[in-house]
Amino acid sequence: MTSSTNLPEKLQGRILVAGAGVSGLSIARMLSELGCTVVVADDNETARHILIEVVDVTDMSTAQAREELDTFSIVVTSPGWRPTSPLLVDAFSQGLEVIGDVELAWRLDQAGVFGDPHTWLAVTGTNGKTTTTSMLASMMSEGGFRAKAVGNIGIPVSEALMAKDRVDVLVAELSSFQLHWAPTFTPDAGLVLNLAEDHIDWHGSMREYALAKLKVLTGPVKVIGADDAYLVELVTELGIEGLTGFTMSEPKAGQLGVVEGEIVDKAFSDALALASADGINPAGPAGVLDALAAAAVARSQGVEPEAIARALASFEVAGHRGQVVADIDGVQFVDNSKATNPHAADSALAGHDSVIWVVGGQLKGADIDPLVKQHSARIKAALVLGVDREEIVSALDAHAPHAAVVVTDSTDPVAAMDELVAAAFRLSAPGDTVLLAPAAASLDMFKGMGQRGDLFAHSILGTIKGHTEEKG
Ligand code: UMA
Repeated sequence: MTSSTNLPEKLQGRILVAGAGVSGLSIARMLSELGCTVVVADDNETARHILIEVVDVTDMSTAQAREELDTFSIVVTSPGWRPTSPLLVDAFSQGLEVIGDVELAWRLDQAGVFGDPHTWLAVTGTNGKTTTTSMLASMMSEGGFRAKAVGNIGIPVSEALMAKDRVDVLVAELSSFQLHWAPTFTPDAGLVLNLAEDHIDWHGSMREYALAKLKVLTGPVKVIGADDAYLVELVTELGIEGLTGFTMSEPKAGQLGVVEGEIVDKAFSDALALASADGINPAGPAGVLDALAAAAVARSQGVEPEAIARALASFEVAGHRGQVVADIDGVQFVDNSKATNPHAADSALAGHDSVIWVVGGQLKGADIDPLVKQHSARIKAALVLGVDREEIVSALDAHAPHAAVVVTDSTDPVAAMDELVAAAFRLSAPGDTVLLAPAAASLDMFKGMGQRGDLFAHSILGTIKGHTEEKG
């Protein structure tokens, strides 16, 4: 049930929505359904036209919107827009408030536009967000709540709020961009999994990126990865209090951790065993950390141990996060296309001894050197693609000179992947793992990390089929 009579004052005027992409569309649709006056601005005319075909709002170029800024009461920006975009710079200088999609949805929810305000559980961090968000949503559902995973995971928050079937708990995976544009957002529980260099080109520095992520630690429950030294140092420096930690070690009071193979809660109970730490999907330390983090937030909302154990027992990891695509002649082919930064590639590489590493794409300002240095001994060969390939080759030359290096200059996604997969078959021997863990974003060549992983798998399976037919 929605009620436009509760609209906050600023949203009763003319609202400028910056961006006609995925977020812009869902923002415009929600505001329009609530009876607001909406104008959508985008540099790309085609994107605008696609949007106005499905939502009945006005559109204009960003140049025109800049001319008319004094007619708007607020700007709602899409997350990808940098604070330095000329339209947003002009809006700031005219004292116009600029907020993002999450802040907008949260303000509307707090105002009672969607009935009783929802419970917001916000999940962020550099890696493991999607898995943790899904685990937490399962735990909440098992615990008897009407919960849904939303946000960067693929379902815009606004869509979940406007849906006919109401959920009560929003488990929101939030990016640093969305949090940057969420100045007063205060979730009921906020979780920062870890912090490593990512999106430095957008935020300007590691510190700014980290500070955006820490915006989830503003509500009554604040959970952090206690094994992440940088994160712990930063929250200490900022004097953030009342934290719950999660750790792979034995937990102290106020933490969840692992004791003799069990996940144990010493934060919301007095040393209560919740579930086995063995057999969690995804396998390995990263999966256990995600489970600990999700369990901490679930416990903060009163979910019982049995419900947490049930959720973990039935949990399946989503696509492109370490699945074995093929296992042939003693060589495993693993798709971890989701490793879009060095930190994620670090845990992907750590699980294998002898790796033919498919790497490259957009490094987004991150330094690849420490990653190559750290894993030098396990890199048997590196198959390099994408716009920042020169930086990666230099790091390999410096830190893994023994590794065979194959570089593709092709920018065609299918041709490039086929070329590298052919090299992988040539170079691999029994015991090796051919690992797609690019340490970089995909958008220079692919529609997204999903397509990158799909093409990797497609090329491998096609090659295997070709070999089988030849033999047959
Ligand atoms: N535009 C301009 N001028 C500008 C900048 C952009 O006109 O200066 C226009 C573009 O022409 C385009 C639109 O704005 O039409 C794009 O807006 P956007 O970049 O915010 O992208 P959306 O399509 O709205 O998608 C966004 C997220 N994109 C980013 O954060 C960059 C999507 O995450 C998200 O799935 C979607 O909202 C729904 O929530 C993508 C992503 O890369 C997949 N996310 C990052 C990540 O996962 O690492 C955080």
